[in-house]
Amino acid sequence: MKKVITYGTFDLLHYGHINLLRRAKEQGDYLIVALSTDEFNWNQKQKKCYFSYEERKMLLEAIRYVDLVIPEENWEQKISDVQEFKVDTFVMGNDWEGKFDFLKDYCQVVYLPRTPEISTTQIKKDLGK
Ligand code: C2G
Repeated sequence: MKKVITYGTFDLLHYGHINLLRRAKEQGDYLIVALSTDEFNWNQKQKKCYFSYEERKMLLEAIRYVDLVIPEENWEQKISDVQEFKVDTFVMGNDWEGKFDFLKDYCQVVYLPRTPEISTTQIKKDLGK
């Protein structure tokens, strides 16, 4: 079984996220999503989520491409995650191009083109938040 992992906040889940998750799953047979916790978002990513971790987790678990959701609690857990879950491929959108190349010592690293016209920030702006 070829295992894939990706990381993110996935707040206000939208079709750009789904495009990413669909293509990530195409890289293997089993997709793990490491979902940023509320604390990690607030303290390390300066992101205030609209939906809580539990709500975001429930949404992701309802997606056919997603096989397992685990918490992302810090920037440093990726190598141990790849080793613990025996991951073959790490996938991220190409806004992170090159940022995780250190993982190439442990697994394949794939950056996929983002869906350009949509973002959680844009949704909030459009809704006047
Ligand atoms: N994404 C995308 N197209 C968009 C928006 C997002 O392909 N229009 C991708 C991002 O590139 C990322 C994933 O969807 O791979 C999740 O996006 P975010 O929730 O914004 O993730 P981010 O805050 O970048 O967190 O340790 C890594 C971080 O947790 C990544």
